[in-house]
Amino acid sequence: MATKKQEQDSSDYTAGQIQVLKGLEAVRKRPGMYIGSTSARGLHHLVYEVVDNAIDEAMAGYCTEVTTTIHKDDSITVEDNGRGIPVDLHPTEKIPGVELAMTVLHAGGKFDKNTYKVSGGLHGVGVSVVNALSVYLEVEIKRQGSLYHQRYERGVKATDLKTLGKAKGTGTKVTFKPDAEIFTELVYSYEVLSNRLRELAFLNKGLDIVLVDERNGGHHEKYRYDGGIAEYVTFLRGARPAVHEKVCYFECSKPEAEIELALQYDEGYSENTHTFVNNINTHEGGMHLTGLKAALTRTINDYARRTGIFKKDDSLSGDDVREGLTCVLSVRVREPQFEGQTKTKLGNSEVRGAVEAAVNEHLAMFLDENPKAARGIIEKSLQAARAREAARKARDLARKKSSLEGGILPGKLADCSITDPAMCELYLVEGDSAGGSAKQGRDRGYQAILPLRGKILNVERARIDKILSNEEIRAMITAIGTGIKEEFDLKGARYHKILIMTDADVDGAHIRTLLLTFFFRQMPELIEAGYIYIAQPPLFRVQKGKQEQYAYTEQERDEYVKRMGGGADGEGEAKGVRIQRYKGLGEMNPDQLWKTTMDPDTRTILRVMIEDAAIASNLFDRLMGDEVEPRREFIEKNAKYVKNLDV
Ligand code: 28F
Repeated sequence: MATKKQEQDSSDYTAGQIQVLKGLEAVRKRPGMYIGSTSARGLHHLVYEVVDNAIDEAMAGYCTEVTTTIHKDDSITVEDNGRGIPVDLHPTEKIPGVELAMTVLHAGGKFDKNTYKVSGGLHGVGVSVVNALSVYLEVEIKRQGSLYHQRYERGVKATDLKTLGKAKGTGTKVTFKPDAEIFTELVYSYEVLSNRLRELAFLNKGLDIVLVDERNGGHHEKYRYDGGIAEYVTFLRGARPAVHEKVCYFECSKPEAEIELALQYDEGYSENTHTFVNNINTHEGGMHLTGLKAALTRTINDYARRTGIFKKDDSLSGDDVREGLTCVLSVRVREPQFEGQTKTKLGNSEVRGAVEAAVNEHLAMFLDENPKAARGIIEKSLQAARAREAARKARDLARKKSSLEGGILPGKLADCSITDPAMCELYLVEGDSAGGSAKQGRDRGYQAILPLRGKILNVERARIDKILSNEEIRAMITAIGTGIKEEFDLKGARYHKILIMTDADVDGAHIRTLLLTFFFRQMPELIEAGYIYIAQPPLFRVQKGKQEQYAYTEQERDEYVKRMGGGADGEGEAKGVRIQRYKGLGEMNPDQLWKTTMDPDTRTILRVMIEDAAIASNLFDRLMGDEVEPRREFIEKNAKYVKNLDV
C-alpha cells in the first residue's frame, strides 16, 4: 500500500506547483538568460533585484530606508520599512501573496499601473529568480502587527508561511545565499555594491540607503541625498572648477514620462552625461538622450543669438555646447522599451519630444534667470567652437603633411606584415630601448611596435587642438587608423588588439594611466569594442643553475624560490637561488621579452573594460585632472592597496 509520502510524490501536484517547478528549472538551467551571467556581474545582479523591489516600495511612497548587509559567509540581507509584502491568500492560487512573489516567475510584476518598476538586473526579472539561484532564501514580513516568516531552498518552499509573533512597524526583510552550484564567483565586492547603492540614493532623493559589511568589522556607509541628481552632478563634477555655481535643475511630469534633469558646466574639456530610465543606467542612451542633446544645442544657440553674444554667423555644434558639461537625466517611463547590445538604450520615440520640450522650456528659463551663468556657458561653448575650428585647421594641415586617418604612417612605427586587422596587434611600448627589444623579439607577421618616448600629454587637462598638436598622440592616432572624436570610425582600426606595455615602476604606471585617459576620453569606442589591453611583464626572474622561472607576482616568486629549494619567504640566496627584480622592460633581452610578455601562448594580458563610465570618469578626473587635493586624497585612501611600488 503506497505510504503517505509516496502518494504525495506520485503526482498530485497542483497546476500552480507544476508552473513553479517549471519556472525554477528554467532559471537554474539557463541563469544567464535571467541575470546576464553567473560571474561576478550576475552575483551582484541578485542584490540589485531585491534592492529594486525595496526601491519600488520607496518610489510608491511607503518606504524611507533600505539597508543591505553583506554577511561573513557572503550571504546578503536586504531590509526595508515599507508596507511588507502581502501575506493574505491569493484568491485563485490559494497561497500567500509573498509565496507567489517568491516562487512564481515574473509574479512580482508591477505593483500597480501608476508606479514604475525599477530594475538593476536585466530589467526586473523578479525576486523569484534570486530565490531559484539561492541555496536558501528567507523572508520576514512585518505587517498588520504580526511578524511572518517563510524559508525556501533553491526556490522551492521549505516551510509554510508562519506567524512568529507580534511586530512593531512594517517592512520586508529578505536574506539569501547564492548557490555555489550556479555561480563561479561567490564573493561580493563592497565597492561594486556601494557604487550602485550610492547611485540609487542620488536617483531617489531623500531615501536612506545603508550598506553594511560584516566581513569587515561591520564597516558601513549611509547614502542619502536630499538634493538628488543635483547633488549627483556636484559629486560627478568633483574638483573641476564650476563655470557657474548654481546647478541647473528641474523636474516635470508629462503624459509620456516624468523628467528630471540636473546640469552644470566646469572648466574641463570632457563631457559627462549620464542618463537613466526607471533608475536603470541607460549606457547606450536612446530617445531621452536624443531629445536632451537637441534641446541643449537649440536653446543655447537661441539664447546666444537673442542676447547678441554671437557675432554674425556664429553657431555652436552639439559637441561645443557639451564641452565641460556634467549632466544627469533621469526619466520614469511606464512601459519602457529597452534596445541595444546590453538592453540599455531607450526605444520609446514619444519620450524624445517630451524631453526636448521640457529641456527647451526649463533651460531657457534658467539662462534667462541666471544671465551670469548663461554668459559663462556661452563663453565656454564659444571657446570650444574656436578650438574645434583650430583643431580642424591643424588636422587639415596635418592631413597634407602626414594624414591622421591612414595614409603615411609615423616613422617610428614598426608595422606588421599581415594586413587583416583582426589578426594584428599594436604594442605601445614605453621608451626606445624597450621599443628596440620589442621590435626584435616580436612576431613581425602580426605584431606592430610603436615606441612612445617619455610621458605623453595629459589629455585630461588638454583641449582637442592641443591634443592633436602633440607628436606622440598624433603618431598613435595615425597608427591606430580610426581617427578620433566625431571622425572616429571603428572600421578604420588597423589592429584589433592595442596593448599598453610599460615598465612596472611608477613612471610606467603614470604612462599607462595617461594612455588609458587618452583612450577613455578620445576613443572610448575602442575600449567598448574590447580592443585595449594591458601587457603584463614579469616582475621577477628566479634562477638556479639551468632552471629559470618568471614570476608576475611576489607570491609566484616565493613559490618558485621554494620549489628551487629556497626558504619560504622568498629568501633563497643560501641555496644558490638567484632572484632578479625587473625594474624596466629594457632589462629583458628580445627573446625574454617575447617569451614572457608578447608570446600569445605564454603571455598574460588584461583586457580594459569600462564597468561604470561615471565612476571611471570621476576616477580619471581625480587622478589626472587639474586639482591636486582629490589626487592626494585618492592616493592616501588607496596607497595601502598598491603592490610592487618602487620609490
Ligand atoms: C527587501 C526587499 O521586496 N519590499 C517589498 C512590497 C510591498 C508590497 C508588494 C512588495 C502584490 C502582489 C505584487 C504591500 N502592500 N524589499 C521588498 N515591499 N510587494 S516587495 O506588493 C506586491 C504586489 O505582487 C505591497 C500593498 N501593496 C503592495
